[in-house]
Amino acid sequence: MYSRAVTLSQFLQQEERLHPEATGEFTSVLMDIALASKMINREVVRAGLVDVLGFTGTENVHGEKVQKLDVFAHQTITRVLGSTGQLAVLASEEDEDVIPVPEGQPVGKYVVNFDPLDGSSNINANVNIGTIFSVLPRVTRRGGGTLKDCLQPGVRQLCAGYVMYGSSTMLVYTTGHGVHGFTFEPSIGEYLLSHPNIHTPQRGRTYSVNEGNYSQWTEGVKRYVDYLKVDDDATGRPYSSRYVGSLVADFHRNLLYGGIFLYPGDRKNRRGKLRVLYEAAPLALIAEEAGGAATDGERRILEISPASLHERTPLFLGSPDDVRECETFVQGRNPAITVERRTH
Ligand code: AHM
Ligand code: MG
Repeated sequence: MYSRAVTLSQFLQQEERLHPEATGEFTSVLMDIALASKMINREVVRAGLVDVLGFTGTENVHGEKVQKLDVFAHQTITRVLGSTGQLAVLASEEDEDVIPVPEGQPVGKYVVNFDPLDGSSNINANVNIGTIFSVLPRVTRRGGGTLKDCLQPGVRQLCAGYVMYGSSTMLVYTTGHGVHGFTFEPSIGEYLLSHPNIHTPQRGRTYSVNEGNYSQWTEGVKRYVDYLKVDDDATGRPYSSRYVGSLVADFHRNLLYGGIFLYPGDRKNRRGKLRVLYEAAPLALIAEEAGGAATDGERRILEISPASLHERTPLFLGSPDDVRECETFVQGRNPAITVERRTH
């Protein structure tokens, strides 16, 4: 027997009724993000056909410049969200500065920080990519929003989520009342509830990291990854290694199946690669809401107050027991655990 199909908008209305303290005002922000993601999805699924369909040079059949998909995604989200009257300011991984609401448009009380197309180096290989978003309340009082509105710690987020474009496209979000996943049904153009109330396993059997950087890592991170490869039935080691190289895809898999994602700082980039505002903070909120954890090795990701828009952070993210155990290695708190290092 089939259960009733619930669309994203029906679900959001239902949630508003269940949580009377929720004002529902940013429901429309979320619906606008969903709309932008459908427009991005339409382009992503045709990415491999650009040549086949006869788009020549730098112009398409409409005489418009063919944009790189990450630029297209950035502009689509900015256009869709910028003129709804709900937002005070936006910030994108693709833009150096904050993005004001266009001149003449009403200014609202929310702020959206977003990574329009994360993992975009994977596009041409038809591998999953994603959009990550974070919704905050503005802190300035009048006029257009400013940098100060964007630079808030993750604990202040009202909503965080991602869209994963892949074999099927999914939108996963939290507003602090559970983590819910919706799968896009292209024939009706709707996101349908497919993964209500996601809980991540307490411990996983998988680690996700770019191990090509091993020689650059700190001793603690090296020891942790070495440790995951040692046989131990009690903790299910050795762990499996799974790394797509698209954060949304690696995070999504580990959220459902359990495991840990690592992008540590290293000798060259002490603060790693991933950004606090567009990647780490929104995924940290989702992880915590699903029962997981997220740390930079010392601090909870959600408590980091970034000093600049594109500030980076080391990131250890996933099942709570794995993240806590990883922290003990990163902080050098378990010298008793010796790990034999493979030399070949
Ligand atoms: P991007 O925002 O430029 O796409 O970079 C972020 C991506 C993440 O999706 C992924 O986790 C990471 O970069 C992979 O980096 P690396 O190729 O160094 O492993
Ligand atoms: Mg990114």
